[in-house]
Amino acid sequence: MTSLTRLGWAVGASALLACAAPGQPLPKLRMRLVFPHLVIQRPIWMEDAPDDSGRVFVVEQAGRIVAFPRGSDGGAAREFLNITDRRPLVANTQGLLGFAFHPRYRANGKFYVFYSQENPRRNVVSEFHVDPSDPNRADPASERVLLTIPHPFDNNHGGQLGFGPDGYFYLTSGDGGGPGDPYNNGQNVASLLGKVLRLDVDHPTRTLPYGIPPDNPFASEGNGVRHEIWAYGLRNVWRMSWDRLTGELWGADVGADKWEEVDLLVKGGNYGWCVREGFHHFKPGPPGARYLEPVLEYAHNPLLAKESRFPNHAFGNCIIGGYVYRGSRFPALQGVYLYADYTLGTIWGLRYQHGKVTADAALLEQPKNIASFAQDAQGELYALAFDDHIYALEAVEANVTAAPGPRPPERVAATP
Ligand SMILES: [Ca+2]
Repeated sequence: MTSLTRLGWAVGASALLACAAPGQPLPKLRMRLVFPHLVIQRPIWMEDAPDDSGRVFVVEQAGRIVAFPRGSDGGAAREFLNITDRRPLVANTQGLLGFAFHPRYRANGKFYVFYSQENPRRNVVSEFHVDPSDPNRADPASERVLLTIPHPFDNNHGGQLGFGPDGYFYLTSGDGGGPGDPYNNGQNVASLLGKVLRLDVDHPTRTLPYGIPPDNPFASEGNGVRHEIWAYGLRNVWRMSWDRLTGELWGADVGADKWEEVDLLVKGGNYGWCVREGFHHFKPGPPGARYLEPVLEYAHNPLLAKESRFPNHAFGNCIIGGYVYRGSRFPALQGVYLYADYTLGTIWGLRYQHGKVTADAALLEQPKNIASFAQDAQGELYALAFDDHIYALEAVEANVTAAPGPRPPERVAATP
């Protein structure tokens, strides 16, 4: 790209930011390798340190976190935390699955992790501190366990951590696994499984290592109802993210045998699992119960796709939630929610306005398994792939949803 073109992007960005509209074509994407000398395995999270140190942190599923200077080739990565000796990764979907910096990390050095453990099988959510004498090392002795969630099977862990625009700490907890949520955890508000949970990590109580935000939807319920619950009826929200412009919370709920779905997550929302999967019945539930429908679904096979509200969407079998693009380099991506299918590798984008999907298309078809997306401090997006590389996502053209124009005249070869 010439410097002139680059200038063009920058100038165009502010104008298009204001007028990105439904119906605006969705651009094609490409993946460009970044940090070519970074040696990692199974990366599942990447984030810029919120402290102006210019470092980027990458989390490996087996239990390591490494840090290195953004803009470097990654070759100088140093280990920040290593909990591999606790063996969080035994089954394929277990591991060190989530990471979040405290919003005041610069002042308090706190960060949070979500990891799996066996014997007994459980997920642990903990707070750690950075080593006060070395900003490039976590203090492994600083662990403060916030939550231990017993987990019956070895799949559907959830594992997303993050602080919302309200400053509270959110996490996703899968339904506990097994075929079709056998214990009905998704609909059981006395269980922490199959939920989005919200905690106040800054205000422990006399009985809990965290506080319950007073406006959590079940905060004043008795009878064993869990006050931590913020949203429920979810199978396995492996990834969710806040739109940094609107504050909306986008989740992708990994489906069972038929449907993958994108959800807009709201406080108190019941997303249906395991009475509903996508827009469809799954198994009987209580009469009169109301469930929030997904934004979008896609099927596991082409035959099922005919029954879908989105019959033209390609099929797949494991949705990976991404981010709404709010960067400045690619105006054509502005406001587009990106998501992928782990197995297929395809990356899709959608626009959503006034309760409707106004555009949705495959932006890139490629074969690498995408385990997670990442967003940098500037809002640019990345794919973390299980070929053990990290790729910047870049828009390359804008012609996917444009109405077909008049055909150009056929070029006829001149006869000699
Ligand atoms: Ca649902």
